[in-house]
Amino acid sequence: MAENSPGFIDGKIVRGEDPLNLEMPFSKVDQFITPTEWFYVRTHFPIPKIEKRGWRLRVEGEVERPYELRYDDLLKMKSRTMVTTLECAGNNRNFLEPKVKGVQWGLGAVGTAEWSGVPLSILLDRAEVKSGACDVILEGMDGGELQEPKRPSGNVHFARSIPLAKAREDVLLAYQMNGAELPRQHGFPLRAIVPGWYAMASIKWLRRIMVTSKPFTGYFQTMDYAYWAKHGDLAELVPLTAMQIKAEIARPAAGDIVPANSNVRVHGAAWTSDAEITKVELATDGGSTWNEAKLIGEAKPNAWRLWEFDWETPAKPGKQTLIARATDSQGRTQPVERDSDRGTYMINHLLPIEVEVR
Ligand SMILES: Nc1nc2c(c(=O)[nH]1)N[C@H]1C(S)=C(S)[C@@H](COP(=O)(O)O)O[C@H]1N2
Ligand SMILES: [Mo]
Repeated sequence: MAENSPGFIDGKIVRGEDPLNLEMPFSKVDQFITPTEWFYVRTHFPIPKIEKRGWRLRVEGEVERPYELRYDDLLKMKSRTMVTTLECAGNNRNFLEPKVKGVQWGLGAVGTAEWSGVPLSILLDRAEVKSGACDVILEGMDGGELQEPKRPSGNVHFARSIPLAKAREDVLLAYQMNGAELPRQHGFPLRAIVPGWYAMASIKWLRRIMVTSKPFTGYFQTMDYAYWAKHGDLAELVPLTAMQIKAEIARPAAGDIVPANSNVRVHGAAWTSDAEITKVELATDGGSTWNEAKLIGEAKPNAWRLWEFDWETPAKPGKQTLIARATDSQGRTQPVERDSDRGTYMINHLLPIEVEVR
């Protein structure tokens, strides 16, 4: 499909208009930082209209000194910049057989940006967190009525929690993306960036930070964005957290035609959580033989790593199946088969991409 056709908005694939869900065509990926205009957009409710002047961020709950911040207050605080990859927990859902409900993401509900803002730890310290606190709820300004049968009645805001230790470790409250003011669809004026976690935790349009003394069991970490962890016959609902290791092929893309008997550059990106990508392998024969790809560009914690492979295409024309597989410094790699307890999320099993040699 051409990028100016009706299925596209600003060069991104439309996966939903109300609420707005836009996917980056993954075949665009050939640089470490994803330009803001290509970055995927995931929303659950209408995008709130927020003005800097009237906006406040409330910090409360199990703290000695609850307070409110204005936008200007944030700009005066110590800032930090970091590069982080965000991936939607439902990325690759389009590849599941049989089909499951949810936004039908292909390869591109993922992107890497440079985020600047104030470490959450600074805001928490200022509030003086009480001993006994264990969880930090981040709440967005966006909300509405839910449709699913097990919904709570009335309005629900998009909210999720992070354990206090993680909240203090590396969570950033970002007001800039790629060196410019955070765009509206990405959470203006302020969003969280939770490195290494699926992006549902990176709450946009922040309005409240609430410290609690017991783990939060809100809608978006129990009824939604959770999976079944099995302990023998006992199944326990666990909120999604860390991104699972994955490699994706940017080019050639599924259905592409490549010349026979020539050198074709196969390239893409690979990522994991709290570890380094140490190896990306590529099979060009459907998975019988694996060749090591070259890791290129920068290696930064909780950011994807680009890779490439020089493929000597067969002399004989026909269909070829490409599969990429990543391994990280903790020895983790991707499963061959889909684990059905993961429901509609955490899709990181090996994905075959079929191309035609001609
Ligand atoms: N307030 C709020 N924050 C949110 C969401 C949302 O709908 N509302 N969606 C989450 C999900 S599921 C994802 S994948 C990321 C997407 O961030 P992006 O749109 O900047 O790519 O935002 C997260 N933060
Ligand atoms: Mo998501």
